[in-house]
Amino acid sequence: MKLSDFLQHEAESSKGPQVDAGCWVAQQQFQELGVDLDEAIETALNVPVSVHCWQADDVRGLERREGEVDSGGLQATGGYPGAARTGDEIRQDFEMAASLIPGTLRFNLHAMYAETGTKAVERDELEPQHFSTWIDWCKRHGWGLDFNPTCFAHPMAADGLTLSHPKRAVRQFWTRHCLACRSISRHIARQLGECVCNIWIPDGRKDSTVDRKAPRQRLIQSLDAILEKKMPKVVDTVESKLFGIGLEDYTVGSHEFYLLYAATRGVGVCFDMGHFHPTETIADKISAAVLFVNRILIHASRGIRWDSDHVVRFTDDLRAVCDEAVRSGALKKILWATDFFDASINRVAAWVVGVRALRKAILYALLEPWQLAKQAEAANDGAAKLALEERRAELPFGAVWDYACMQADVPVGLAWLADVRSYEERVLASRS
Ligand code: RNT
Ligand code: ZN
Repeated sequence: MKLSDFLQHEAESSKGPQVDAGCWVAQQQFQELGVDLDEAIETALNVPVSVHCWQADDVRGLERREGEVDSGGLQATGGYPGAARTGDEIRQDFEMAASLIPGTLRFNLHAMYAETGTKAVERDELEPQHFSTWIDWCKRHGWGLDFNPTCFAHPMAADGLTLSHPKRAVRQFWTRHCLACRSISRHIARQLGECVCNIWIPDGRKDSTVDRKAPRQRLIQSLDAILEKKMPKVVDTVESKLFGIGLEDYTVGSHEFYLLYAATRGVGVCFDMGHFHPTETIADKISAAVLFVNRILIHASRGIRWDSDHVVRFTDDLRAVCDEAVRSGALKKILWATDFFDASINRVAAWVVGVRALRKAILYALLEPWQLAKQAEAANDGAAKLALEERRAELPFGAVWDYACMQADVPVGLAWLADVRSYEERVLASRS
């Protein structure tokens, strides 16, 4: 069969009766293992997933600045045509993607996406009004909105240091920026309900760092000043990283630093799946952190050999993270967000693949015959536990996922690809 014929068929076939029948069979099998399928689907679709805006434009932002600035340890690679160039184009692209993704969505904005008209506004002078178009748009669509200070891609971050900079004036500039971002988050929270304000900074050094403590002390001071004032409905989180491009040797805001900071200051912690050693996964960190911190923000990402921010897929790694989130019984404490940027493929499709994969993995986790497996474990019956987990892998999950997509009124199977393709022809192709 030719790919084009197959995709055409996917786009045109009505899968309704087939999906219903498949799901009915699946339901019997899940029920035998004590899993309530309807409940799992409902819960999975209601879990909010905050979708990052920066996939649309390769983390460029909307600020007008003279000359190129260093990106600050991040790099989007690829030159696929059609990147969004304005706030309107990002919004248009996301509306398209959102129509193809099942379940509750939020939007996740960076400060560098301020819309300040013809006037350039410095980052430490940003105000809620510079985000009013975004806020109104989210309100119209029923999406929550999350926010991030942008402490990179700026002349004041040119040497790879921001909140931990040895120069007071630089630290103060970024402190003011983060404070402005918290005020904007408070404004968003008043308009749209709880707003996550996640701080990530690139700060680090390229090679053989000898003074690792002083920058960390300065970072504590800056963060304390930023987070001093409690803001109801603003969920503050801090995001660690292992290294950045050009900052390979040392990162001030390491995992241990932020985990301890969050636990002692009562703020949330962010685990980005790409921010650890290549063989280290975040799955096992969840049940530990959940006992000590208020909220855990998960940045779903996919590193290949390094923190490469590939589009999220339904991998073992992602499934393990979602399994642990569900098993921890703390879904309310866990906040889901995506964080990847691939400039080498259709960017709307990148969103759709990545966010659908995350939702799929959340649903898959909710369908685990966990009660039975837990009993087996408690009885020290390792064989039964293994057998149960193997059985889980044999169940017709695809049928349940199709049914969930149908329930959520989004395309089943690969039908969404045709929609993205026609959007590409109609809209993206004319962008240069
Ligand atoms: C960078 C962090 C951070 C950024 C965005 C742009 O390594 O993951 O989340 O990707 O804030
Ligand atoms: Zn991240």
